[in-house]
Amino acid sequence: MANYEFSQVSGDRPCCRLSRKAQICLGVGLVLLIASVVIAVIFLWPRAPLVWKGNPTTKHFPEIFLGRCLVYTQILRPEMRDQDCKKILSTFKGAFVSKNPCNITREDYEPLVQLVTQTIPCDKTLFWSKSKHLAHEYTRVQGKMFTLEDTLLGYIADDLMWCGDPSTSDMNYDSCPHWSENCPDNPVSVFWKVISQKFAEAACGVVQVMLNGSLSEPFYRNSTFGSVEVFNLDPNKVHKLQAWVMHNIEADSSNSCSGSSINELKLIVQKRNMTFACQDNYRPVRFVQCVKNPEHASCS
Ligand code: DN4
Repeated sequence: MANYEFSQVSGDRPCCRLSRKAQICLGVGLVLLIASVVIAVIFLWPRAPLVWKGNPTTKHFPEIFLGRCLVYTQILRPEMRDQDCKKILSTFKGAFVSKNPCNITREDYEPLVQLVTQTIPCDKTLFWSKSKHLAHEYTRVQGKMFTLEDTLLGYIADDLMWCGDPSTSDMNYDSCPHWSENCPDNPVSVFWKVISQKFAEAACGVVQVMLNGSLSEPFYRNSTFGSVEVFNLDPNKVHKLQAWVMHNIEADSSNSCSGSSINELKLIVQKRNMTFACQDNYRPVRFVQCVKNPEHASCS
């Protein structure tokens, strides 16, 4: 008797049928492959930097930074010639690059302030508020006093703008947050707060502050001087704060030292166990103003 066996039609042979287990493995593998492609696209796709209302990072920032650092350490203060400007730049950038510019912390700048140390002699610290230009003209001529911008970090950063962006390790040359843009913890504000605090903590002896007597409030509590520097003077090292209240030479001169704004400063200083003294139109600074107004009655 013939022995008929049913044969399988081609394409439906047992050798090619995937087991249930293999099908599951293949499916899971496919899902994982698609997921990793999606994740790679999300993370590696170039993203546009965040947009802000303030000026962008100063053009040629790294070159200006390095140039100023070299001028300061090699020419102006050769006693600091061993400072490594390239390392200072990379440490500075490490504080804010690749980060959201509204989330910068004081700790971010800690490596920088640990790297750059500078000793200011006692009696030679000059703070200022709303009188930057005159204070700098004065220390330049006087030669021995230091504003913050006469120290290495202040000198390098003076009038520069900078910020980073989470999408890139470069600086943001399109826009940066303005310090009043509901973003107080931006790289520039935090930097000035940190180095203003260190500058004040290090001051010793008699310290000076130049204030603007042509304003109704020469002492302003919310300024960096009024909120950071004055509260970080160390009463164990600073025995006196001397205020020079300078009036615009063209304006009528009033006696600001006896006004309520300066009195507020006096009370803060005395409460912190330091002596306070105040002088309207300190003569040596008035002489600097007189260079541009030699005919003024107060200059003869
Ligand atoms: P100020 O004359 O009111 O301000 C001085 C400069 O700092 C101006 O260009 C301000 O910008 C700017 N500034 C003030 N507050 C901030 C902030 N939170 N974030 C970013 N920039 C700000 O005087 P002050 O009393 O506020 O600051 C002067 C004192 O602090 C000095 O004794 C310095 O040692 C130190 N400091 C220096 C600088 C700097 O050289 C900056 C901050 C602090 P704007 O109001 O013109 O827009 O630039």
